[in-house]
Amino acid sequence: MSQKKDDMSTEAVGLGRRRFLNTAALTGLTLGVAACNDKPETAPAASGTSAAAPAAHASSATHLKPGELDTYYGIWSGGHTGDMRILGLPSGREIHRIPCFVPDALVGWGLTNESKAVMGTKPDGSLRYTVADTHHTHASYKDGNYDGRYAWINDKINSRIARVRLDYFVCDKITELPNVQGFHGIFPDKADPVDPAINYTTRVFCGAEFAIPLPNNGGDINNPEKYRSMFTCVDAESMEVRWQVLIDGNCDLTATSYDGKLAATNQYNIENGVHYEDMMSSERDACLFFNIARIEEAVKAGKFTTVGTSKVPVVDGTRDSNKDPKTALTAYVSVPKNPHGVNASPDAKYFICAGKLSPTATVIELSKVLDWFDGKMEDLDKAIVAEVEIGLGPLHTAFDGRGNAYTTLFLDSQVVKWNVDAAIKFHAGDKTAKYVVDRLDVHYQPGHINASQSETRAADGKYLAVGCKFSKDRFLPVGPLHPENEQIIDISGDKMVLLADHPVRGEPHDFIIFKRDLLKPKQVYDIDDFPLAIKDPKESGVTRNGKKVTVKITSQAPAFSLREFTVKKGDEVTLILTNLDKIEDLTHGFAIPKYNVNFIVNPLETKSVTFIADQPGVFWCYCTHFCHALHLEMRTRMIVEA
Ligand code: RUQ
Ligand code: CUA
Ligand code: CA
Repeated sequence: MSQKKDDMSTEAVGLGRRRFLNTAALTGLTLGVAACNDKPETAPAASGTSAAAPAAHASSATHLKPGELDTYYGIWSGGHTGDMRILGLPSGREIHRIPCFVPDALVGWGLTNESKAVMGTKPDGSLRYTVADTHHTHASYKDGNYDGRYAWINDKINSRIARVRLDYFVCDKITELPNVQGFHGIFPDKADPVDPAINYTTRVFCGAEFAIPLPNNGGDINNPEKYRSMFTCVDAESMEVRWQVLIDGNCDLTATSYDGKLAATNQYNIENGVHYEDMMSSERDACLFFNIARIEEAVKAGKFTTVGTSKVPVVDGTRDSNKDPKTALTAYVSVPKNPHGVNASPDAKYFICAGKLSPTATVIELSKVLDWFDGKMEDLDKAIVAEVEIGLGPLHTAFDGRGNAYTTLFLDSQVVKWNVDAAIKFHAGDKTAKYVVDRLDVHYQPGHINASQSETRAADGKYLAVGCKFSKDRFLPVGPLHPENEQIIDISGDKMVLLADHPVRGEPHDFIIFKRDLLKPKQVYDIDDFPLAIKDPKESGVTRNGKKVTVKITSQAPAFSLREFTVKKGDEVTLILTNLDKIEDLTHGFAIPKYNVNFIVNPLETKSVTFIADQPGVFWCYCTHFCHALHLEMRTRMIVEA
């Protein structure tokens, strides 16, 4: 799909040949995907329109010398591996994976009692879910920048939101949203809409993509016109669901304003279609805005209903009920058909919706949306200050803090750099305004994009990462399953410069990149964080209460506090292990053969497992995590008497 494009100015105005996909949308998408099976494009990095050779400083930036540390953290969603990943940037090295929604063998996530309590269990104690699909991750704010407290991530399959503590890099809470399916877009607020003293995150907004019968308990199955989708607010601290908004159409991605007053979701299915051809029947869809202060007033005033067995207040955000701007809770700004992505510019002025099926980006001015709510502007669509052609299949947008936006073009396999002010001038009638600044080929079919600090007021325009959905020929072949290709681009100059390819295991979606000094990670736990902590090895031992047996053990390299312990066949054993080593990087493991037990304990961490001792015999419990020259000798004997 890539072709030589020399003249940017012609490009800016001359997309005529490939005008609106509109009716050809489906064909366009099909072509785009088919292109992934085309013969490999031959010239790799230099085939982009930014053909300039990487600047020396730039190309070396991704190759850190041994011992050198990265300058940025990246938080990546893992996709249907259900995890969150931590990368160092600009090197692109993966440093850590944080299990959230699905079990993880390394740390024993989903096996220990503590992780099961976070993940949620059925009455029989087994995990409620073992699959997940994480798409979007965003972190908590203060003063318009990250404050290093939390990150949140969604699970689209089971409509769950997980919170990760950014001091220990662990998932500490998971909440399942009621009344929705296909929870996709997620974004924390950046301030309170009313109280200026609360200039930090206290809410997280969650958009549901699929419409379902409400309540979804077997009724209205054959009445798709009754299916509805909701927008949900979760409390950032308690992780309880605060309220939901019943809407027309669906939610895709989510964005929030810096003043806390507005949240929005792009909608590709205002048609409420059940089949995809129905979802494309309308020429324009919407970017749906939520007036947070008014929604919370309505909840306070008792103007809500509830659905089924859920007690969560549901307010009415449908079109018909929100026609009067002065009382409206919601506002549906129209955007070209089937948009994707909605991103807040770091100057706090605009939300930008990418066109997906339309080759355009739509720039919506937030102060004008507020004017509409205040009754000062009659035509809501006047909030659209630009709608300009940028290329085929626009999906997501990042920013450099210098007025430029960077949008992924899925079908063109490109990133387009465009100037927001110039686009606004062009839209206002100045046809000499050259808003397209640069284009760069990426490899291949990019989805998400983000720049360093892009989602904050401190966007610094240094690095751009692009999540390419297809890697085709970019890595050594490893059978049918290809990795994805995360590409790093230098955006510090006028031209984008491709710096590096990184294979990633499927299937990262969204990510954020921010300066490393915004986080203050702790590398040793506080022993008091754990109610079951065994603070003195002398407390170790076996206590019995009928058939329930508690085994307390501590670890200090290279030994466990008990050389052996004895239980009886049929006992319900709860084994508690505290790692009393307080040295950084001194982690131990604890495995019990034939009992399907293995987990790790980090410095001063306590974990527990519960199992039935159903097989008599001798079982050598051993340390699985290399900790000491005598690591192999670090064992204890579990004796199960017949
Ligand atoms: S969506 S490729 Cu799940 Cu993030 Cu846009
Ligand atoms: Cu303890 Cu290896
Ligand atoms: Ca549509």
